[in-house]
Formats: sequence, C-alpha cells, structure tokens
Amino acid sequence: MSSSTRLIVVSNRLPVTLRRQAGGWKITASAGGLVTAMAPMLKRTNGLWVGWPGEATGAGDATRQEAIDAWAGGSHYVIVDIPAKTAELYYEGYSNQTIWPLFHYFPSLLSYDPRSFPAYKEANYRFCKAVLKHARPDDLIWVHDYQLMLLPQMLREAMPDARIGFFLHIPFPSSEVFRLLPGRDELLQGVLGADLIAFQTHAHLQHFRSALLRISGLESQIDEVEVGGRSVRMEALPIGIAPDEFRKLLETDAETGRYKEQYRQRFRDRRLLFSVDRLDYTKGIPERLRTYRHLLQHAPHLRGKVVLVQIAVPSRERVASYARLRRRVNEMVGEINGQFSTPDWTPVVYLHRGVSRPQLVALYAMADVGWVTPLRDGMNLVAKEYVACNEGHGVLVLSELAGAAAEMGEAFLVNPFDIERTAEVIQRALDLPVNERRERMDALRRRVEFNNVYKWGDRFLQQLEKAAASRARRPAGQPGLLDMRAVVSAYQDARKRILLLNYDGTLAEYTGRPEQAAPSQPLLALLEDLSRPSKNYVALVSGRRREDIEKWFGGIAGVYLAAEHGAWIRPFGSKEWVERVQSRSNDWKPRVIELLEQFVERAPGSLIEEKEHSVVWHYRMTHPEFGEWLAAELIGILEGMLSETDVSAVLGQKCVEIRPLWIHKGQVVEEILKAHGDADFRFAAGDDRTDEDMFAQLSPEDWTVRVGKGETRARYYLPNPAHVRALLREFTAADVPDARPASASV
Ligand code: ADQ
Repeated sequence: MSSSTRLIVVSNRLPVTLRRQAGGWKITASAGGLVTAMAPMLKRTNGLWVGWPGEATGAGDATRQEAIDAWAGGSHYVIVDIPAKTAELYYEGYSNQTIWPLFHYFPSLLSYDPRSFPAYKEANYRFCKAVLKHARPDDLIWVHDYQLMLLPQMLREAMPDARIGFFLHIPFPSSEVFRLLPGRDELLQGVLGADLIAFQTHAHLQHFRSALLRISGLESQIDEVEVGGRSVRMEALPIGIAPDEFRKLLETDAETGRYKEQYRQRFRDRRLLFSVDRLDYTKGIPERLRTYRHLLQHAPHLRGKVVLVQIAVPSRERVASYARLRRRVNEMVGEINGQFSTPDWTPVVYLHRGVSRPQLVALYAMADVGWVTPLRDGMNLVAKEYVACNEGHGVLVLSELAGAAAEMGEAFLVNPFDIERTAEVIQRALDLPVNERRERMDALRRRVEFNNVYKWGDRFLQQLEKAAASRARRPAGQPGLLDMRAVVSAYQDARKRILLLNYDGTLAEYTGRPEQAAPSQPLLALLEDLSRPSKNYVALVSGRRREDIEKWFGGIAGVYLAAEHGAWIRPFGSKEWVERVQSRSNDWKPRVIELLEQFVERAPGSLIEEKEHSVVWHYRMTHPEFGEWLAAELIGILEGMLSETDVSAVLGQKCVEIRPLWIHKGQVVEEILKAHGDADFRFAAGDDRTDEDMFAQLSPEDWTVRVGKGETRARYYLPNPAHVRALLREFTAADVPDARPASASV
C-alpha cells in the first residue's frame, strides 16, 4: 500500500460498545480476530472504521462521537445510526433470519418478512452515506460480510472510480440453495459493485460463480467476471488468527498461568474434551451432545475418565430459533448429566456465557481434544485458536463442513451428522499415541502461524489495489477512456446540445429478463433534469418495444423517444408516436416465430420477445455454453430462410434479433441532425452492435461513447452504465436550470 492510501473498513458492528453512564459515555473495545487484523492497518494509514454501534442509543447526540474520538485518540470510528425498527428488520430480520440460515444450508429455518428487505436496503444506504461523507478518491474501502451485500454497488454508483473490496465471512451456498433467497438478484448485483470479492474457500467462490451464471446469466472466468464493461476479481482468501496475541497470553500473562494450573489440578485424572461456540444452530451443539451420549453409552470405560467442557456464548437471543436451541441444549445437558453423573464426576460442564480470554486460552492449552464440529461454518477460528494454544498433546477433531477443513488436513475430519462415526473418531483421538498427536499438531500449528490474519489482511488489500488498477487501465485495442472533465467543459460551453442515449446496457445494467429492466426513479429524475434546459435535445434511442418505452419514459415531456431501433418515434415536444416505417410487409414473422418456438423448447429459460417490426430470441437465462451454441445454429438456419427477404438476423447481447435491414438507429440520428444540425455539442452513448449505426452518423469530432469493452467505431469508452449515469449527473450539475419552450420539435 502506498503511504498516501487510507483504509476505510466498513462492517455491521463497530468494534466498540457504547453505554450511557452518568456524565457521559462508557466505551469498551471488543476483542476478536478482525479487530486485531484491522487495527495495525488502520493505524498505519490513519484509516477509519465505519459501523453500527448495535443500538440506537444517543443518535443525534454529538457528545457520543466526541467521546469515541477522545477515547480512540482521533476520529477513527464513524458511527452509523439505524432507527430501532429498521435495525430490527435489517439485523434480526433479513440478515439473521433470512440470509444467515440459508447461507448455512438451513432453508427450513429461513423466515422472511417482506418489510425486512427494504429495511436491509435502507440500512445499507445509511452505511453508504456515512462512507461517502468521509471517502476520498484514493481510499481503499473494505466492506465486510453478509449484512452489507448491497453496499458495494451503492458506493460504486456514487463513486464510479472508488476502490472497493468485499469479503464474505460466512459460506456462499450452492446456487440451488441461494436461489431460494428473496432478494437474490439484488444481492448479486450489490456485491458486484466491488473490484474484489473474496471468500473463505474456493468452494464458496465456485458456488458464487455458479449463482452468477444460473441467476444473473453472467459467465465468469475462474477469478474474474465482466459486469457492464468492468471486470471484478474473485479470490479465495481464508482468514487466519493473530497467533502472537495468544502466544503472549500463554507466555507472559499471570492470570492465564493461574487458570492453566487450576485446570491442570481439576482435570488431573481425566481427559478434557473442549468446545466453545456462539450458541448458534450452525455450530452443531445438539449433535455434539448426542455424539457424546453415544460415546458414554458405547464406551463405558470412558465414564468417569472424560469431561466435556462446552462453552456456549449467548448470541442473537431475540431470534426465536436461537431461544429454542437454548432450551434444547439445556435439556440435553441435563439429561446426560442426569443419566451418567456420579457423586464425584459430572460428564458435561456447560457454561452458557462468555469466558475471559485468559480462561479461554488456558482451556485451549489444556484440552486433550478440541472438538470443533459445526454443521456449517465459513471458516471457524476456534479450530485455529485451539491449535495455536495447545501444548502439543491435543488432537483437533474438526467438521469437514467448516471452511477451516480445507486448510487443516492433519486434523481428524468428521461429518458431524454421523454420530456413530464421530464418536469412534473421538475415541481414536483419545487413544492416539503421543508422538502422532505431536506430529499432527506441529504441522497444523506451523500452518496456522504462517497463514495468520495479518497476511490475510495484507493479501486482501494487495489484491484489491491490483484489481482496481487493472479496472482503471484502458482495455487493449479500445478507444480512449472518456475524459469526464473535458466532456463536461465542452457541454458547458455549448450553445445547443444533442444527447443520444441508448437504454439497456448504457443507462441501465442488463437483467435476467428484459421486462425486469425498468428504470429506477433516480434515473427518470436524472433524464428529466437533463432534458429541462432549453438548449438540450435529449433522445432515448432504444431497440425495445414501443409499449415499454412509452410506459417507462412517456412521462418525461421533453425527450425524444425512439423504439424498435427507430421504427417508432415520439418527436421532441410531442406526445404522439409516429410509425416511421409503414406499408412494409411483416409476413416473415410467423415463420420466424415458429422456428424460435422450437428453440425455446430446446433451451429452457430462453424466451421470445415480439415487437411490431422485429422478433428477438433471448437466451441470457439458459445454460450459457448451450445458449451460444444454439444461437450460432439459429443464425445459420435464419440466414437460409430469410435469404430472399430484406430481413436479417443479428447476434446481440445474449440475444438474436431478427428485423428488416432498413430499420436501424442511424436513421433516427440522421433525422434529428437534419432538424438540429446546428448543435455544437453532439453526444451519443451505446453499448451494442445496433448503436454502432448511431455512431456512424456522427463525425469524428463528436462525443461518441461505447459503454463496456468491444470493437467499436466510437471515439471513447466508459466502463459501465454507472459511469454514464455519473456523467449525466455532472452535466445536470453544470447547468443553470431554465425552462424549455414547448414548441421545439423535429
Ligand atoms: P463466528 O460464527 O462468530 O464467525 P468463529 O470463527 O468460530 O465463529 O469465531 C468465534 C470467535 O469468538 C473466536 O475468535 C473466539 O475466540 C471468540 N470467542 C469465543 N468465546 C469468546 C468469549 N467468551 N469472549 C470473546 N471472544 C470469544 C464468523 C463466521 C466464521 C468465521 C469468522 C471469521 O461464522 O465461520 O470463521 O466469522 O471470518
């Protein structure tokens, strides 16, 4: 990282807790791997941590931020306030009752309140505003985890050139499970706003790619995906721990030493099995207790000889499934202890609370078996912490469903649902000769120490810098990147301006189905603002059906609308549509549609869009390789079939469009120029082959802009629709508003 680069960390929770107390605020820092990893980087770069304090207390009270600044010795923590009701729907609702269960493969525990997704959006937007208030163009913005999946795209919209990274701490599930999520498309689009998206394991990354393909129709390479002309990098970067912090406690902390001695005495004649988890249904606590009961039943010689210490740290207690789990675990512990205890032996020591770090570290150090068997986990740091702290006599029994299993092959890997087999493995672990235990533990420890959390953080930021740099570089063989300042200044100086804009892929991103691409309210407002100055002549030149264009943009009085590549137009200042091509025969259509219907049969998910003068076969939602293959075949058949007509088939963006040769966007431009050729600022933006006809009508000194990569005759390019929207906003900002005369028309 260069010395001027500053890091902005954004996570749901700030790593501090705030409590009001007499005369001010009580602030306590939270411990944890993430804070440990981020702290040195934030310090080095004079960075910021943006997050929610966890409750609404003190919103609008300036003394709170002052207290936190004074406590932190500078303004390093930025508080995001979320109103209580929104917070409940965002955090306990969509984050923890919808995304969390689903991403951990518990669809049966998913509950979805339709109000929760808007609240999630609103909360993400509040984070966005907080970041924007502080962000500078050179910052590296690092967004963490599943509560903030919409944030990268929100930031990208506002700052198209920002350097944004996203890390998902929890698993990304199989696309078959992911597809059950209400809001799935938005979440995918949301994270794709980042330059780098990183996961705990390769498996999660692969699932993400498969969701991109199956749900958004986006093909990707192993570590890269193109979205609207921008490339997004994808990486597997498993998080680590801070081994030095644990070592320090073990080597120099007196309290940790005292606890160790205490536990050594207490468990002198017994083997210690140790588990610590948040009390969460993903952690497999009931399955572990059932396994333990099975072990005591089937290996009676272990009775009185082993103790399971289970610490369950209270978590999300207001969510019903967690309350149920708590009762269930209490009952199971009671049953086991009731069944097997003797006056001098209690088989399960159960603590439903957190313990201090020294206590935790002492237990890690002493435990004979680290029993870490989540039913699903992004990584699981307990497994790594146990290895870092253990004195070398212990054995790690680890669930193969934890992300950590991918890196910890020397552990005993188990399927936690398979109770009998796991019980056998626990027994084997206890019986393992000491030299083998040491060998395994040493190998694991070396890896945990090497792949520590500091490396993880550095690696993430390096990859983010690389990804952002390659986005900013001009793609090979392409026109030059449009210089925003130059074009805005030309716009400002002009006496009369023409702006020709395509819609799909230019002003708005592509979606799975054509009808889902309705313009957002801010986009409509932007177009309205743009068409307001009397010297502006804004034309929306689209290949879409007239109905869509009328429905979406009909309300904007000043704009010129062209649908179906100009077969229909609505001139400047007019409310009436004019059919520019009449009396041509459409009798090729039934034959073509019949053929396309066969292709729809063959490629489930593909669809036919019929317009007045053309027909389109869309295959964005089909299996991609199969779709490309069928498209090539279709064009071949159509070329033969239409050879005697003036109709042709053209390959578009994931579609094949069949239309008469004499309908094209160039004609629209020609007509507009006939009436307004005196415009001294001419701007056209488009993203696909049909827009090339538009560019062809303009001269080399005009502002022609291709959106995204690809062959073009345009003079400039912009990476994606967000850049176009940002540019249009700049245009409107440069204008002094005035009224447009109603009479202007082509
Ligand atoms: P978690 O689901 O919270 O994290 P985990 O990785 O096991 O799960 O981390 C638990 C952390 O809490 C450990 O660092 C542990 O030391 C700490 N802890 C336990 N008891 C404590 C106590 N009493 N007081 C303070 N701290 C205590 C999510 C994902 C995981 C992923 C992590 C990090 O679910 O899969 O590994 O993020 O990316």
